[in-house]
Amino acid sequence: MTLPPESTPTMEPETTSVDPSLLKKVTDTAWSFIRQKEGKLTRELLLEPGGFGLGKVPARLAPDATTTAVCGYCSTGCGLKIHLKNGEAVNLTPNTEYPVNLGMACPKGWEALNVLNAPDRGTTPLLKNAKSGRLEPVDWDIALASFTDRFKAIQEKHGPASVAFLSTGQLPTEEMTYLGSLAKFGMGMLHGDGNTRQCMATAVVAYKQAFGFDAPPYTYQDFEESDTIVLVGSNLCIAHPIMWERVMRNPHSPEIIVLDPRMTETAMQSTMHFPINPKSDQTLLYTIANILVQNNWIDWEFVNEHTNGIHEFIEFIEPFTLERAETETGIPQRDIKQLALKIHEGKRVSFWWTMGVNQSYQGVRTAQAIINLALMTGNIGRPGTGANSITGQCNAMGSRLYSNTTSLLGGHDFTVPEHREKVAGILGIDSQLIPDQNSKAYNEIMEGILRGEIKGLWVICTNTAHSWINQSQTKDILSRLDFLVVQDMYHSTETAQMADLFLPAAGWGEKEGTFINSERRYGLLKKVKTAPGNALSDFNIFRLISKYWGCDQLFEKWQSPEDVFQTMKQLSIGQPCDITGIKDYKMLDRLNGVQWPAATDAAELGSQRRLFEDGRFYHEDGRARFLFEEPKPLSEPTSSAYPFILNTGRGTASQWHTQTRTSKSEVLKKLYPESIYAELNPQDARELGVVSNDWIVVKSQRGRLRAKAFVTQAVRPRQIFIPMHYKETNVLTDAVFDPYSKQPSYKTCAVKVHLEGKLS
Ligand SMILES: Nc1nc2c(c(=O)[nH]1)N[C@H]1C(S)=C(S)[C@@H](COP(=O)(O)OP(=O)(O)OC[C@H]3O[C@@H](n4cnc5c(=O)[nH]c(N)nc54)[C@H](O)[C@@H]3O)O[C@H]1N2
Ligand SMILES: Nc1nc2c(c(=O)[nH]1)N[C@H]1C(S)=C(S)[C@@H](COP(=O)(O)OP(=O)(O)OC[C@H]3O[C@@H](n4cnc5c(=O)[nH]c(N)nc54)[C@H](O)[C@@H]3O)O[C@H]1N2
Ligand code: SF4
Ligand SMILES: [Mo]
Repeated sequence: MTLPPESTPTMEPETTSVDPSLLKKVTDTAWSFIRQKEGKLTRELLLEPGGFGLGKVPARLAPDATTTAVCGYCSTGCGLKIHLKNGEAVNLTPNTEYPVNLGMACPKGWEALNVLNAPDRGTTPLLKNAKSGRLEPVDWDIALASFTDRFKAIQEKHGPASVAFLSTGQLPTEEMTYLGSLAKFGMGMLHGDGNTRQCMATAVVAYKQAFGFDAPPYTYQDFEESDTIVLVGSNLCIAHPIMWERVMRNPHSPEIIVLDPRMTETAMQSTMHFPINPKSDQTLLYTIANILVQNNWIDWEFVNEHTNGIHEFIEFIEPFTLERAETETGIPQRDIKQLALKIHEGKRVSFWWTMGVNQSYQGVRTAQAIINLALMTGNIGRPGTGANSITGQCNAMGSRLYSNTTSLLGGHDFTVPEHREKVAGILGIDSQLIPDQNSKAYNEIMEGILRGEIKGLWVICTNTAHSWINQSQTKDILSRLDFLVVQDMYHSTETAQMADLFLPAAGWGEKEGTFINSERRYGLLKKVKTAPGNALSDFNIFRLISKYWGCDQLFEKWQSPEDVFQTMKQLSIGQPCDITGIKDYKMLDRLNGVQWPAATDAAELGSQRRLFEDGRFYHEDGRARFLFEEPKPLSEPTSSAYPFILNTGRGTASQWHTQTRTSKSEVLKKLYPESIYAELNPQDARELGVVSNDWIVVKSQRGRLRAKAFVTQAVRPRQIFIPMHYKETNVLTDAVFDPYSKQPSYKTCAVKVHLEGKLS
C-alpha cells in the first residue's frame, strides 16, 4: 500500500511526506504494538500522514500557522480559524470570512479543541475478556483479527445479513462512503442505518415524495431576506445559535412566528408564539391552508405551472374549520386567522422546521403540510422563501447522500438496477456485490436483534445506549448480541461500556474530510492535532478492516479521504447533488465551501445559491406534489394514571447530545445544569407540592427517573420537558415511529410526576 497523496488545503505540499526523525520514533513505538499480519500491515500504512494517529505533527501543515476548518458539532457548519504552534492546534477563533457564520461561533465551537484531551479518550483497542467480562487493552492486530474472526463466524453460521452496522451524521462524508461501501460491498452486510434516522429521516421522505429528491432548498441568506419567518418545532436560539444570529441580522423587521408547545428561548424573542398542543401541527397547518383557499390567497400561476394535486388537497382540507382547529390545537380562532393573514401578507415567507416536526409518529405528513403552504403561496425558489428543513448534526446531509444506508451512494436507489450498475462501474466493482434491496431501518435492526436474526452489530460514532428510544428495551436488546463492536472517541460512552470490542477513533480536528451543512454546503475539516495514543482516524480503521477482512482490493483507489472525494464527484454525475464542478479540497478551501449542486466550475458559481429558482422540481414531470393525510391522535394519550405529556429535546447551547464531548470542557460545564432537570408549570408544581430544585420522580409505562424540578411558565400545564442530554431521559420514551420515515417519536409520551418520597 502506498502513502496517500498529500492534499494540503491551505499550504503548499512539502516535498517529503514524513519527517525522517519522526519516522524512526514512530516506527519504534508502532512496531511494538502492531505485529505483521500475513505481510498485510506495511510500514507505509502505519506512517500514513492522514492519521494513524502515531505521527506527532500533521505533516502537511507548517508548524506555526493559522489554518481553517468547519466546526464538527451542529449542521450550521461554521467556519473556524485554527491556530497552530509546533504543528499542533492551540487555539481557535471564528472565521470572519466564512459565508456561514461571518465571524461568529457558539460556545461549543469555541471550545471544540478543549474536549479532545479528555482522560477518557480511547487510546487503545479494548477487548472483552470472556472470563472476567471486562474490557482489556489489546493491540490493533488482535483487535482487528477478532473483529474479522467474530463477524465472519457469525455470518458463516447465520448468513451475511446477521451482522449489521449503525453509523452517524457526524463522520466526514468520505468516511461514510468508505464505511458504507466496506460494510455492504466488502463485508456482505445487507443492513445498516444510522443516527440520522433519529433526526432527519422524516425530512428525507417528505422531500423525496414532494420534490422527487431529498433537497433542502435554501441558503442561509434567506434568514436575512425573509419578511415572515415561520419556525415550526425549531428552537434556533439553543440548537442553531448562529442561524439565529442570521435572523437577527435581517434588516426587514421580519415577523418571527414560532409554533412550539413550549415558550422556548426562540419563542421569547419571536413576534408571535403559538403554544400549540403537542402533535396538533398538522391540523393547524391544514386549517391555515383552508383559510388561504377560502380567501383565494393562492398563487395560482405557480401552483398551475409547477405542482400537482392542489384540487385533491383543497377537497381534503375542507373539514378543517376554525372551530375544529381551536379544539385540537388549543390556539384561539382569531390567532389562527391572524397567522393565515400574516402568511398571505408576507412577500417573502420562509417556513423552517426541525425536530418538533420530524420526531413524530406523523412527521412526514406534518412536514408535507408545511411544504404544501409554501407551494400554494408560491413561497419557494425566491430569496427569503422556502419549505426548509434544518438539519441537526454537522454532516447529517452527508449521511443522507453517502452513508449507503437508506440510499445507495450519491442519492441513488438500491432497488434500481441502472443505479447499481452505475455505482459499480464508478467504483470498479462487480455490480452483484451491491444489494438489490433496501436496508432495514434502525428500529428494524433493533427488532432483528430481538428476534435473533441479527447477532453482530458494529456501532460507529453514535451512542445508541443513551440516545435510542425506550432505553430499558434498548439495553436489553444490545445485551443479546453475540458480538458488539463500538468505534468511538471515548471508551466511557454508555454504548462503549457494553461493547465486546472497542475501537478508539480520532475525532474532529484529528483527521480530514468534508461535511455538508444545512444549506447543502460542502466544508472542509483538517487534521490539526494528533490523536491520542494509538487512536486512529475512522478512515484508517476502515482501511485496516478492509485489509484484515481481505476485501481491500475493492477499495484500492481510496488511499486518502480526498481520493474518496474524487469518487464521490463521479457518483454525483447526473444527480441533483452533482459536485463535479469542485476540483479538489484546495478549491473547497479557497472558495469557503461550495453548495451542491455544482455541476460546472464552482469558482464561477457565486458563494451561495438556492434551489428551484426555475420552478422545476425533481419528479419526472418537473412538478412538486401536494401530499396529505388525516391527522392521528396522540400515540400515547394521557390518562388519569399518566396525566402529563413528556416533551424532550435540546436543553442549552452548551450541551451536545449524549454529552460525550461537551461534558469534557470546563467552560461549557459552567454553562449548563449539572444534573438532570425537568421543566414543570407553576400550576402543576403547586398541585404536586413541588418547588424548584426539589427532586421529583417521573414515570412512564416503561421506566422512571428522578430529576430536579425547574418550575417555569415556559411549559404549559400538564406538560413537562426534560432535555435529551442526560442518560436517564430515554428510559421514559415510547418506541413509536412514523410509518413512512421510521423516525422515532421522541417528543410525546404520557408520564406521571410526583415529589420524591411522596407516594403518587
Ligand atoms: N446545543 C445543541 N445544539 C444542537 C444539538 C444539541 O444536542 N445541542 N443537536 C443538533 C441536532 S442533531 C439536531 S437534530 C437539532 C435539533 O434542533 P431542534 O429541533 O430545534 O431542537 P429540539 O429541542 O429537539 O426540538 C425543537 C422544539 O420542538 C418542540 N416540539 C416538541 N413537540 C412539538 C410539537 O408537537 N409541535 C411543535 N411545533 N413543536 C414541538 C420542542 O418543544 C422543542 O422546543 O439541534 C442540533 N443542534
Ligand atoms: N429523548 C430524545 N432522544 C433523542 C433526541 C431527542 O430530541 N429526544 N434527539 C435524537 C437526535 S436528533 C439525534 S441526532 C441523536 C443523537 O444521538 P447520538 O448520535 O447517540 O449522540 P452523540 O452524543 O452525538 O453520539 C455520537 C458519538 O460519536 C462519538 N464521536 C464523535 N466524533 C467521532 C468520530 O469522529 N469518530 C467516532 N468513531 N466517534 C465519534 C461521540 O463520542 C459519541 O459517543 O439523539 C436522538 N435522541
Ligand atoms: S453553531 Fe454549530 S457549527 Fe456553529 S460553532 Fe456552534 S456548534 Fe459549531
Ligand atoms: Mo439530530
